[in-house]
Amino acid sequence: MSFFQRLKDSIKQKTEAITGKFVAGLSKTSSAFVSQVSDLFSRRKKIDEDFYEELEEILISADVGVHTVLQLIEDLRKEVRVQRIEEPAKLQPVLSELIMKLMRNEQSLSLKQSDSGLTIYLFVGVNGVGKTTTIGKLAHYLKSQGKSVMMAAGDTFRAGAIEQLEVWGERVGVEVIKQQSGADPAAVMYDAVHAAKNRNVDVLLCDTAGRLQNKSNLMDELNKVFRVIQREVPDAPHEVLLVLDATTGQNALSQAKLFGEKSGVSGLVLTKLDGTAKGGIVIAIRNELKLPVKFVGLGEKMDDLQPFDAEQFVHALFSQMNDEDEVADK
Ligand SMILES: Nc1nc2c(ncn2[C@@H]2O[C@H](COP(=O)(O)OP(=O)(O)OP(=O)(O)O)[C@@H](O)[C@H]2O)c(=O)[nH]1
Ligand SMILES: [Mg+2]
Repeated sequence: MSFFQRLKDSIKQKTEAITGKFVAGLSKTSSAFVSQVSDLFSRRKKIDEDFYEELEEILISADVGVHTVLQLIEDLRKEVRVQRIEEPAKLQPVLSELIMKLMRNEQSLSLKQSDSGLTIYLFVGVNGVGKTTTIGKLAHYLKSQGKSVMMAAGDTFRAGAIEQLEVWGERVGVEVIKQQSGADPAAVMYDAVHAAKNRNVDVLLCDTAGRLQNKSNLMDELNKVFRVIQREVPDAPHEVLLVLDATTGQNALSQAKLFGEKSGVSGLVLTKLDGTAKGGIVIAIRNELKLPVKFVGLGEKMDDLQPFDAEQFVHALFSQMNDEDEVADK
C-alpha cells in the first residue's frame, strides 16, 4: 500500500471515529427526530399545507426554536418550488442541506491562542451546566495535542467544587491551583496566572462558580475575575466560554442572551447532548446567536468532548434515516 493510501485510510478512520462519536452522542435526538420525519415523509403523499404544518411541529418538538423553524420551512418551500419537488420522500437531502446551511458560517471554530506565551480560557455559566466537567475534558484534549495545561479552582463558593476539579486534575494529570473554600476567586486567579507563567504552561483553564447569593453578585464576580486576568496578561482571557446545558432547551438560549450581553463571552460549549432528544437546540443556537459553538459535550467521560462540526452534526442527526434508506435499498 502506498504512503498516500495509508495516509488517506488513516484520515478516513479518524473522521469515521469522530462522526461515530457524534452519532452515538446524538442517538436520542436522532431517533426521536428521524422516526417522526421518516414517518411524515413516507405517510404523506403530497407536499401541502398539512405537510408543512406537521414538519413544523416535529422541528419545534426537537427544540429547534420557533424563529429558526419558520425560517427553515420558508427555505424549504422555496426549494420545493425551484426544484419542482412533488413527493415528500424526496425531501430529506433538501432538508439536511438547508439545516447545514443555517449552521455553517465563517466564524473560526478553533480556540484563540496567545501569540506570546500563556493562553487563558475562562469558563462561565449557571450552576450544574457542566463547566467543571468541560474543563477536565478540555484539559485532556489539550494535553493529547501536546500542550501543557494548568487549572484554576475559581469556584470557591459551592461546597465540594475545589475537590471536584482536583479529581479531574488527577485523572488527566494536570496541576490545580487553589485556595481554601470561601476565598476570593480573583485572588485564586491572580495566583494561578503567576504559577502558570512561572512554570511556562501553555494553557490555563479557569473554573468559576455558577451560583452566588444572587445574579448581580455573580456578574460582578465574573467581571472582577476577568479584570484580574486581563491586568496580568493584557491580551487575556483569550476565550470566555459560556457553557450551556442542551437538556434545558430554550432556557439555554435565554441564558446565552443574558450572559452574552454582560460578560464578554466569545464562544459556547453545549453539554449533555447525549442526554436529550432535543438536540435541535444546537440548530437554534447556531442560527439565533452570533456566538460560535466551539465544543459539544457528548458524555461524562474525559474523551466525550468534541470540537463542534456542523456537517458531522447534521450527518449524525439524519444518520438513522440514512441507515433505514440503505436497508430499504438492499
Ligand atoms: N451526560 C452528560 N453529563 C454531563 C456532561 N457534561 C457534564 N455532565 C454532568 O453534569 C453534572 C454537572 O456538571 P459540573 O461540571 O459539575 O457542572 P458545573 O457547571 O461545574 O456546576 P457548578 O459547579 O455547580 O456551577 C455532572 O454530573 C457532570 O458529570 C455531558 O456532556 N454529558
Ligand atoms: Mg463547577
